[in-house]
Amino acid sequence: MSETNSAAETAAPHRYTAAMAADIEARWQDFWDAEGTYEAPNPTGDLAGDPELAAKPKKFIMDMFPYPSGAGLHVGHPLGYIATDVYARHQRMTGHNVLHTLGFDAFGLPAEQYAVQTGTHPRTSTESNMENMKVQLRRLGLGHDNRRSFATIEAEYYKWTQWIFLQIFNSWYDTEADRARPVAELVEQFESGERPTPDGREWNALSAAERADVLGEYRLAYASDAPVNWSPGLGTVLANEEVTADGRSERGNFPVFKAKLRQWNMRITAYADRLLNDLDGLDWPEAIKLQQRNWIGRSEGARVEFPVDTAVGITVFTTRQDTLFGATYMVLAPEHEMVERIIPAAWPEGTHPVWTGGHPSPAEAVTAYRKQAAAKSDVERQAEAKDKTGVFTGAYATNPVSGEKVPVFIADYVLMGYGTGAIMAVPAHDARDFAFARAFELPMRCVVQPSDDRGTDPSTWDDAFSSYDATLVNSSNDEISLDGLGVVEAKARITEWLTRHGVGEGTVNFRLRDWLFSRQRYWGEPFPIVYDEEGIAHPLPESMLPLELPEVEDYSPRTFDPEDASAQPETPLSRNADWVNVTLDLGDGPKKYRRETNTMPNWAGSCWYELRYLDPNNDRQLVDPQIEQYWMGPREGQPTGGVDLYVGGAEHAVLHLLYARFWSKVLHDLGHISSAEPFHKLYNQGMIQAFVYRDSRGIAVPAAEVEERDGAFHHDGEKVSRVLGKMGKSLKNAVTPDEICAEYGADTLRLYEMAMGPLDVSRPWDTRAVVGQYRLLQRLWRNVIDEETGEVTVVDAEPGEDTLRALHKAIDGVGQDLAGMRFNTAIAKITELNNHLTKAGGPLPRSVAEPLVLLIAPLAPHVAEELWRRLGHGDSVVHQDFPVADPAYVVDETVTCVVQIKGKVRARLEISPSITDEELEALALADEAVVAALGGAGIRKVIVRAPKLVNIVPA
Ligand code: ANZ
Repeated sequence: MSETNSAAETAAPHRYTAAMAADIEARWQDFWDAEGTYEAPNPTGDLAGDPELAAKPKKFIMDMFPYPSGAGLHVGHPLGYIATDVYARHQRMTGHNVLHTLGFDAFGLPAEQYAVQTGTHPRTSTESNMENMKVQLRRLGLGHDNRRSFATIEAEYYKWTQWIFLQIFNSWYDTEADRARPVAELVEQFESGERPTPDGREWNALSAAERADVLGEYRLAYASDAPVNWSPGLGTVLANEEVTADGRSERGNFPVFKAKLRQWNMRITAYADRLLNDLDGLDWPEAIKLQQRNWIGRSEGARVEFPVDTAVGITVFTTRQDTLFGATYMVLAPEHEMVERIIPAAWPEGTHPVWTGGHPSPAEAVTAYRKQAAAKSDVERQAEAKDKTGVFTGAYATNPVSGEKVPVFIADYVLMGYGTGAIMAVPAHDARDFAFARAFELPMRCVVQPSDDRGTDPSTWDDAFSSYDATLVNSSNDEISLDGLGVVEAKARITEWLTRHGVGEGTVNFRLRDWLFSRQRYWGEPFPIVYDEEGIAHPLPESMLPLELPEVEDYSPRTFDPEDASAQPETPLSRNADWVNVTLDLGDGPKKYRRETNTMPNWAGSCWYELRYLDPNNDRQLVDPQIEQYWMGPREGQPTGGVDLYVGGAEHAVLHLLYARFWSKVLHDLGHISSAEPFHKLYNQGMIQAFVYRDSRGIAVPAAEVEERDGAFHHDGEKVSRVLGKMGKSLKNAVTPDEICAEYGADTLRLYEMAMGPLDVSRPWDTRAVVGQYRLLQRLWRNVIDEETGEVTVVDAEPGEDTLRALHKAIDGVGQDLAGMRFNTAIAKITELNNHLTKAGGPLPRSVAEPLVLLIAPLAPHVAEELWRRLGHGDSVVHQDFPVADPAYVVDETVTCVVQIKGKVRARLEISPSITDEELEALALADEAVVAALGGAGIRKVIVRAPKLVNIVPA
């Protein structure tokens, strides 16, 4: 028990205590549920008949929805939920129709792993976790429209996830129109001959399988045999994004191999430019925009073809075509298919022994090197610091501008998946090429004049000279000279030359890859796809949705020896033959089909959930267009529409946000929604951190049992160390909201979390500091209620001038702070006002007590409801108008300052009594009359006596 509940305090029978808070909070939570206080009307429902409501601006406020974990919530989790709740409450009180609710992102690996361990169905454990979290969340007094909540595992929800998959499957990207269109329209183009088939035959002459292959090249969702990240230890493939920098699975930390497997992909690359450009119109933290830009990775450069004697030319992608005269060798990715075609039978006469790696022939060298490269991840291969490895192919190509023969290598620092998988190496000006050239004793040529004093002989340099801000040298042939040009101009000039000679062209390259969309998992959305006997994929008709997850005996994907790259994945769904093999009538009579047995990745359910909140029970349409337009449509300042505020952790900078943006754009292109972006404003809250205490063995000890003595920390008689870290069960420092609610009440917890610091900054939890906010509520209570009798003490008297000033300054400041999400400073201002009132003593005038209650209502809604009711109001505080400050009381009192020049008064300034000397001096010197009186004369001296006098002595 805390000291706050000591006998002395409970002596006053009507004091605000934890017990009273518990009573108040439970009562008002029941009231809100019964009244539907937070239900937001839709434009087709109540809103249509209610002109007053229809005139209100809307606000759609969202949190990144939680995964229902078995561990439940600790106090760090609800930080963002409380913040959006406070914000939403303030928006309601300032005349907005607010939509705020919270669902659950409930498919995912933990439930499946738990099922594998315990034999509990993932649905059972997930649902019980959700029930537990709902109780915890309800205890916090979050004003959610519960009618709109759902979990992604509900068949009524994932029916539409599957439906969206079908829309994407049935679409292609028309690059001319720059939007997605139905595949049916593409088929029309092939049928009419408007668009030729790849081999020029008539569309009708193609077999069904050939047509499916052609269309597969266009579809926005397509199956392919591309190399994927296969983790035998996990038994599943992973998206690039789920693989760590050292080439292991983010979950489970297993090795990941590149394997060719038939998998579903989403052609997100078709949207690369739009995903990039539309970032400009979004109100997102710059850091997140930057991460998305880097992820998409747009590079402007050129493709350049280098002729090879033995075969067709090698095309490289370069962003520095201006340095072409300095390209002294080439590198292909080891897997590049050109390698076989260019290697000669034997090493050319006089080949440098370092180039051959000691292998007797190019073929043997290539085989050995490929094996070595395959064992590394892309990230490992790209690491800047690592020693450069590679081997000569025995072939030479020709530099198209210098005419020089340049050797062609294979090396793992060149990746197959980027650009053309081949580079021209310019060792003098690229760090990786420099390191490689040094290792293999390759020639270097300086073609960009170094701006330092290193000179133009690269053999004497310590590193490459790479700069965009420099001029070209050593770069001319009979037809073209780049010498003396800047990089930008040289790039333009050489690109034009290459294009004219048919050996290259300007091009744009993206780092973004298509999104691998298959998982070998049980606990996910089944694909609405079946295969016929020829193996052609067919979409299920809408009438067959939802395709429900079947029951299986065994939920686990088959896992293998983590190091066994040759293992083949086996999906849990494939074990249920009755479900897999079906006879269906897809419009041409009953036929036998085999279902797709992969499931969708965890990201699918969160790609469109904002839309479901709008129209949660719609079983005819994804979302009613009128409703979507109302809550999410484009409007002034929000050119692409979207949710008005989306709050969540910065760890979702790329994946979730990029995928959701992609789905929005497809749905927008196909005419299903008016918004082209899901989230207009994004805000990242900070983390609540906690102290971790460790004993001498480095083992975490329960934080709650640690005592502080003489500036040191002790546990069980032993000294322990303290560092700031994450909060969680494993670190034995988790504090649950339930504990804090029991000890102080939810309003105190809410205030404490909001008062800890600016919302976007991480902050350490300190249970001992929570009581400060509890005291604030006790003083607030005492200012309105007599602790002995329980009577309301307010009187109908006029407040004094200084109280009016304190009140209106608080109203003004708190209103602005809440609208700007500066909840900590809002609380500071309320505290200041409350202290002022406490100090003033005597009963509060009603005209002060009521706005005081309204000010704190968004932050501490339960106690505000209670006081509002006790002040004699019959309706909820939730929909009251937020107080408006009277400007007459907001401006500071001013004093008059005289400004003298040579002792003569030249100006009078109305200024704040608290102005500093520096501010006052600046103000005086900027005054028009003072400037005029000085007439351009210099100033020798300024004497400032803030706030009354400034004396200027001219030079
Ligand atoms: C010649 C050159 C000279 C280059 C120079 C750079 C500096 P970004 O900006 O990331 O697009 N490159 C191209 N394809 C590659 C691949 N598959 N694997 C590894 N590296 C590849 O990078 C483009 C640059 O990365 C290209 O421009 C190419 O090197 C290299 F002074 O070409 B550059």
